Amino acid sequence: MKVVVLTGAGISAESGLPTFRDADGLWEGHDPMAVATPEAFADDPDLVQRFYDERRAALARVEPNAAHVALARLEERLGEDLHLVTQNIDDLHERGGSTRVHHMHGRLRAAWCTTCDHRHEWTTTLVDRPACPTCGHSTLRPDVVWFGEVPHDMDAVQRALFECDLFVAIGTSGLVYPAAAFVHYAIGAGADTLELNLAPDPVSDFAQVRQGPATRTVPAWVAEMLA
Ligand code: BV8
Repeated sequence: MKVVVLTGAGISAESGLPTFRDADGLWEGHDPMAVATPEAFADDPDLVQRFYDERRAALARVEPNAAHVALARLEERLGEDLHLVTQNIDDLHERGGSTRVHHMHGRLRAAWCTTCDHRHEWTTTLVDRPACPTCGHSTLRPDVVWFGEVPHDMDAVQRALFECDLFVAIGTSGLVYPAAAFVHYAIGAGADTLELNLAPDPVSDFAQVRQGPATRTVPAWVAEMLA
């Protein structure tokens, strides 16, 4: 069985990372639409760099939860028949044991040099304008996809959606595109669809919806898949 799983901030909520909606639409006190954009970075680079430095530092204080670990077990069984696509820029899927993750919106623990285009693993700060390890210029930005920028791995994800038998969305409000459209591609491909969410939206496009915290609903669903 070919499965595509899409995760959002809700899968990391019980690890202690605030979701975008729960923080009353504020990330670290900022309106995401006003911060996670190239315009905001051009306008006030220090504010944007500090915003991501704070979130990168927070990663060191949290741990993956049972939902992340369950998806890693599913990958062990399904291998290449599982495509795990995350909108999250945290590293909790990897720390939970997943080895094949499509970070369609990039990664907090990576820096991208706008001079030489190289990407580097990064766990410290960027607001102090460190030199790019490759070219030496102080032109590193967070390796994340801002609003108006093109998400990563879209061709591979599109192919996986058109070939999948089951599409599962976990902990996402389905408000940001193109991720929000994935369920429609899956339905178009004839796949079954399942949403695991704390508070699923009432008018859901999903064939099946299971309500509850991800640390309960994801391990239960994976146990069914592994039975
Ligand atoms: C693109 C990285 C073209 C940065 C993020 C009109 C005007 C302007 C733009 C647009 C427009 N219409 C569409 C667009 C495009 C725009 C967009 O969608 N805007 C929205 C606001 C309308 N999209 C883009 O610009 C994208 N690029 O379209 O390029 C293109 C398209 C295709 C192919 C080629 C080119 C790029 C968008 C990426 C933005 N970057 N993140 C960073 O993190 O700082 S978005 C960011 O917000 C996240 O990555 C995520 O995508 C989104 C947050 O959503 P969720 O993860 O769902 O989190 P949320 O808090 O909303 O929901 C949490 C859910 O969990 C809830 O449902 C809750 O019930 C549940 N939950 C909570 N606790 C639990 C739980 N569930 C289970 N258990 C729990 N314990």
